[in-house]
Amino acid sequence: MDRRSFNRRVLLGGATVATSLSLAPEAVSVDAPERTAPPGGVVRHLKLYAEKLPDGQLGYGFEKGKASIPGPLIEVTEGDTLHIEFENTLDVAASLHVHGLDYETSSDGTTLNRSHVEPGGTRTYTWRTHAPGRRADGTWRAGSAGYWHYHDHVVGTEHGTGGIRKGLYGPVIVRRKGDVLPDATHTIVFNDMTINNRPAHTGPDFEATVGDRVEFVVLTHGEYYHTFHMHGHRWADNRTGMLTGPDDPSQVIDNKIVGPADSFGFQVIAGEGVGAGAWMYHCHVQSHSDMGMVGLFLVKKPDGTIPGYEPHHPHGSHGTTGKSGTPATPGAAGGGVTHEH
Ligand SMILES: [Cu+2]
Repeated sequence: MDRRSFNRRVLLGGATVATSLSLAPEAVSVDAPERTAPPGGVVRHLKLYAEKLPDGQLGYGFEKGKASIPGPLIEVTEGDTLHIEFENTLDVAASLHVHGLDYETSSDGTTLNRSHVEPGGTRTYTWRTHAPGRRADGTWRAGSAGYWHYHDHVVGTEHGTGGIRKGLYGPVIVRRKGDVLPDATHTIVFNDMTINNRPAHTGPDFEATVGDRVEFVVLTHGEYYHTFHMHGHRWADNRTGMLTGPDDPSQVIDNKIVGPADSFGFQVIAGEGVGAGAWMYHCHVQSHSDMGMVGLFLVKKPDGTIPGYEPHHPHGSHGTTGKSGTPATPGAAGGGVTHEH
């Protein structure tokens, strides 16, 4: 039932893990059937808080006292509708503004449209999504599916510059019915010269076991351009980050240039073809990586070890996190909002 344990069994079934990995295409072909996104059309209600964190930064959270940077993953399927009751516990006005989804100006999250929330106030934002389809005039309309994000648009300036700088942002994934679901989802946000607003050289690090299907959502905020690079793993530069078949013309990359408010995502099979290890991901603008825009994708062998890796971060307390933020639904695939049909 659990794909991860199945994957491990497949890999352990070979003479060695390395041997199995060298036969990656065959190993993949005998893999368990993928779990896929359910049909859309579900209406969900969420509660979201904006809070001040103990260190003075700001975060979104699904529960009071549980805010995180980045905010929790919000995950839906095309056709779903979300009603998000947003409570602003800050002492300044704040909001919730989303990219990529359908919303009316009353859910824009801007002072321009009077859709912000005063301190201590509450407002329900409605986000809708739609599947692709043909318009009446025959042209094709894109669906909502993609890697998107939400952020404040009010704190500091009418563009939310202060809120974003302090951590009021988070990931949104809109899946298409049938999309392959990952074993875990992690969010990486290049925000000015930080990753996820953390101190330089402190990750975040993400753990997986060889064979896990791991999804990364990569967002950018702030003033600079960056180039996201991951060692040992590649992805397709398209909507899902995965090739749809042998004829998919998408470019396969391991480095992508991003600028403020960009978002993309992809899935990798941890250690596929390369094995377990401590794999760096970092901004590849050289001065940025030198200044600490780097973290680790820690891919463990099935026995839990990581060849050649000794934790050496000077800030030992940052540890390794399994999730980018506070999981929306503990144990749920993707650590986010899941469907309950
Ligand atoms: Cu950079």
